[in-house]
Amino acid sequence: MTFPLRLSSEVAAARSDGAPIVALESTIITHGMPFPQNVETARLVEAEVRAHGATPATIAVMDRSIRIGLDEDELQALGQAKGAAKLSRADLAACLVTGGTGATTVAATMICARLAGIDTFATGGIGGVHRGGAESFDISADLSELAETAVTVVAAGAKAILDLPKTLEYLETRGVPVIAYGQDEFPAFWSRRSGLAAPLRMDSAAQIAAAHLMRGLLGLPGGQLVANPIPVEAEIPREDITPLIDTALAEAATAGIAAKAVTPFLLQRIFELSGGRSLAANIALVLANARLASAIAVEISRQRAKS
Ligand code: PSU
Ligand code: MN
Repeated sequence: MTFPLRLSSEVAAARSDGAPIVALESTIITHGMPFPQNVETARLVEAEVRAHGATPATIAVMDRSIRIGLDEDELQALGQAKGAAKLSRADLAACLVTGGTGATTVAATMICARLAGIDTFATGGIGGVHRGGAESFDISADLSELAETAVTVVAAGAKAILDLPKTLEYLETRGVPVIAYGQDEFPAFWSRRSGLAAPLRMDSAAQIAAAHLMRGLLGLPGGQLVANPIPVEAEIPREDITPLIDTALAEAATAGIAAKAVTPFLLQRIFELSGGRSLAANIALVLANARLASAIAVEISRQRAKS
């Protein structure tokens, strides 16, 4: 068996120069946003990373290999693929062996980024403990991945469709640093505030990069979650989004939606119920996360070169 990793030429060149690279996930493209906004957003996010001094590496499984960096045609194909699989840690090897197109979740993207030697990853929101998780046991594999794989993940917190206090408890139990960027509160994806204090706070990319490198020095496995609040002008206040979330959750329960289908179902319904406002916010926060992740990746490269 050959190792099933394929770097685009752009990513391979950045790697051999020790230049900063930012990993990007693909489930947000196939299961998180409708076409064509999904492809447009993926393109904008890549441009944002380049504009901030790093090389973007969108990750997916295609043709029996893990692809690190997709070209324009591949991004288009993925954005319109019918029946692309949603790959988490459990699904990665099976998809590579059986063939087919697979989009990587936060968990699977972290694994692939690590294999490619990429330290920093930008996404929208991470998965978490679902509401009713004590009964359903629905806890995203993203959380355990953060405890195991040494990648710094920049997200806008976790969505209020989840049980945020339990999500934070789980991360604390597994020893994952949760760092709010520039504020004391843990952000709630569409909203800057969740009413919950973040366990840690940092105000600069340099400090977050130094903490990433320090964890490596200490031999600690696992990554860091950087929770970057959505830009003020794009925010949907909590009182506006809460009733839509409640409606979507009630519909999911009535329809018996379970397992992998839960997150995509809720995102799609909130998009419809908000008249598209949730999507505009989602795009703005992913772009903001791409900027911060680029700054962190640049700092990690710089600090590593100095040491
Ligand atoms: N959050 C978003 N958009 C997304 C997802 C999360 O704002 O598209 C995707 C990510 O890929 C994440 C996954 O890893 O959903 C979590 O799915 P689950 O809850 O089934 O673990
Ligand atoms: Mn789940």
